[in-house]
Amino acid sequence: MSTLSPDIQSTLAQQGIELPSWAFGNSGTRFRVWTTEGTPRDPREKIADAAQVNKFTGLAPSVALHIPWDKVDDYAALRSYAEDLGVKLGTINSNTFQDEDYKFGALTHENEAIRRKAIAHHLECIDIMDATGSRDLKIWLAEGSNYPGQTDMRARQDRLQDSLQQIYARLTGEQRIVLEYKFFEPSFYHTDVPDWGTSYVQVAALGEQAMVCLDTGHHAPGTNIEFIVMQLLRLGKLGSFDFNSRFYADDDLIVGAADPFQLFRILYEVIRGGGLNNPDVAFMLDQCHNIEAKIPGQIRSVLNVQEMTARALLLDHDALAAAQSANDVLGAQAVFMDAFYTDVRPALAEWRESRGLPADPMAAFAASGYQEKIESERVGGTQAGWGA
Ligand code: LRH
Ligand code: MN
Ligand code: MN
Repeated sequence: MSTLSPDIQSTLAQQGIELPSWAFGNSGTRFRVWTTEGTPRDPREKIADAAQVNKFTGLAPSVALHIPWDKVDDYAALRSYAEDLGVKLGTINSNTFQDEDYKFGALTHENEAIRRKAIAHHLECIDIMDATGSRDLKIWLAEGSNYPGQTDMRARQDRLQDSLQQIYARLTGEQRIVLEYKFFEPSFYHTDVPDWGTSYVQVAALGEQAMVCLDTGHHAPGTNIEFIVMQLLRLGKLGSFDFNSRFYADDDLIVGAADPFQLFRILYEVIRGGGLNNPDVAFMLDQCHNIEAKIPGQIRSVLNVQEMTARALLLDHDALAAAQSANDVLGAQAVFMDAFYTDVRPALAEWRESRGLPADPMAAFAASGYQEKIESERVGGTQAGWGA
């Protein structure tokens, strides 16, 4: 059994992973949205479920909201409700992908009235951030085109910059914009923010309070994501992660499920670049649990991140550096793989218990009766879900 040094333990104790409110609602694919018993009917119930993840893992101190999915009349009241349950309200996600007006664009739209409406939505999100105490406004844009020649890609970049500048000007204090990229979907020929380079160019032109958001599911298959992590940290522009895993496209599966080794490689570069427990780099999940139970799905996810973080922390940096500078290819690879193959689960279970947390959070949640309770209580009303 590997042991976790006191240094590693204190690093792990500081780790916090933000949960997405939408992971607790119903979700599915474009073919069907599945319903699940006990699904939250409003933002408060989503926050209550998220608080359970934190209660059993000590790893999830905040919840991200999506506007308008989580629209309420009184955000200050929502904030105190969350804080009473031991969690904070985190990133506010804007949403310009479900409004008829935005069929041909939002922040890039040619029509000034529509572009102004999209900018106003983001300003409203910042008003919400003022009330919730949130630092980050996360912008993901479902904009682009389906056919070559359909639109003037260059003019759209200029309009995007102008729109972002207007939004950026409204930020106060510590608030930030994080701009998320994605190379496809819902547009299939071109996307206005397809890659980290475009996101970087757009945010660098805004200023220090604008950063890049890296969603692990938003790259072409085979992309070396850890290289991008390294580069953005090097440039001081990695603002946040949306963690999930994927086999084919933007699958939004449990982080570390499809490719645990990739998660290890990413976390190694995060540590190498000073991004772990660095307030500039927010760790978030962006997942949907279409067929599995949602609260345990989120518990499994944060535990996966913790496990791979622990393995990456175990890597012998001196031995790796020595092998690297000697061009000892196989030696360097052996050091790297030794850390990856170390089973940290028994050590983490022991350490959790020593901190008053359950050794096995999945089993402890299952035994708690919470799931049965919400299934019997949450009847009637509209179940909240992706797009609801
Ligand atoms: C887009 C995305 C973005 C949205 C979320 C629901 O694919 O990753 O972060 O806000 O999904
Ligand atoms: Mn995302
Ligand atoms: Mn996505």
